[in-house]
Amino acid sequence: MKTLWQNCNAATMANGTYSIIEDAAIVTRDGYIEWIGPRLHLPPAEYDQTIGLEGAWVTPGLIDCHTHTVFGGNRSGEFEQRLQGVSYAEIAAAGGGIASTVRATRAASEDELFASARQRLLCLLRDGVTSVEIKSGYGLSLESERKILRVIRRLGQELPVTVRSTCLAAHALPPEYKDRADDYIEHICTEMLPALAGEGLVDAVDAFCEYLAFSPAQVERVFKVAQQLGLPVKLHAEQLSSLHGSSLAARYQALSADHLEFMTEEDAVAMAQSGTVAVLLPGAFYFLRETQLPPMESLRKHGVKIAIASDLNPGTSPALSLRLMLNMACTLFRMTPEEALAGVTQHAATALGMGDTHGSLEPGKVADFVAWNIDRPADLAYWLGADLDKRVVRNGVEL
Ligand code: DI6
Ligand code: FE
Repeated sequence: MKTLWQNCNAATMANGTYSIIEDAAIVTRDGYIEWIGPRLHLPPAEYDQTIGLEGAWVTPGLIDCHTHTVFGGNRSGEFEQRLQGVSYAEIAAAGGGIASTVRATRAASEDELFASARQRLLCLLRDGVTSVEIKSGYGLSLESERKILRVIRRLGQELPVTVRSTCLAAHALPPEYKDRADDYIEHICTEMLPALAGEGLVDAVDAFCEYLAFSPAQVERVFKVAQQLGLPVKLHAEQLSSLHGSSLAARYQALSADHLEFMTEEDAVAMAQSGTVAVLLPGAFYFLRETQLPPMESLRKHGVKIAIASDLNPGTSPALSLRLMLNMACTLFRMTPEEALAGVTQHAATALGMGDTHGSLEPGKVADFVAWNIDRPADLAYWLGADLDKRVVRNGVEL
């Protein structure tokens, strides 16, 4: 099917900049972009259909490159407790926090996890998301991590979205390994990762490198096994303290290092040299009322690609809108609307190893795009919330 899309302006996001084409025309064929440029330069051709976009601004489909969408239960009760002055440490000591989500996730059936995650994912899709990364990490046993990863695969099969799965077994210490972190890491390395990768459930491997989670040495053991299994790695790093996890990630050519509030300039240099994408998560920064800002000037100075994501999870970022993260990235982290939009398109695609096929409107890339009824591209970061009027096209077909 060869389609001509016209009567629009395009922010193509090529090379991570707006790269605007006014009065643009887009030719798609069999799910890919065949041609894009000024309508007046359109080469003569026959089309199966011509579609007018009513003066819309067209961007690449949005990509949420860091989510924990699949989990049981919710933690709004903890939200209320913290507003009454109860600390995270007190909540965790009383069995709350990640541990409570692990219990609820282990108790939920695969169908129950699918149903609740589907509802949350539909919220992201209504906001213009056409690709998403989803992590495991609330099972913390082979059986429960497998259950989550199977749900992640099923979400990509049953909904109009490209889904990448990430195994985050090294998210927290399960109760059966209390005070035995090294033994749990050994279990991940010798049992969980080989089995889950062998079942085709894993596209990348992640870990939580933090003083209250796993050390750089423990993370490196997981990275070595991921490397042996031919799987790319990512890392939750420098969220609450500086352990130089992002430099470790760079040494393993990680696709991304994520959070990064406490990263140093030397971490930024290492990430720039390895091409590791900095994924900033303003929802967690906001929800935790953090004060330590990620070092934007270091990231810009050293040319580190910056992505933005929702970090959708029940504890620190119950965020159901990627577009709201654009505003938070600008308002809280002082990114420009252009940087923020690149952060949920081209740079987000690169953070998922999809930079050659997704993330910008260029010939040869997948024809995932959104036609927004807005006045200018910055409107996507400007308007807080709501469901902006839009038309979503995925693989060249309007949803
Ligand atoms: N960093 C976070 O903010 C979340 N996980 C992580 O590695 C917290 C997840 C939770 O509180 O449920
Ligand atoms: Fe996260």
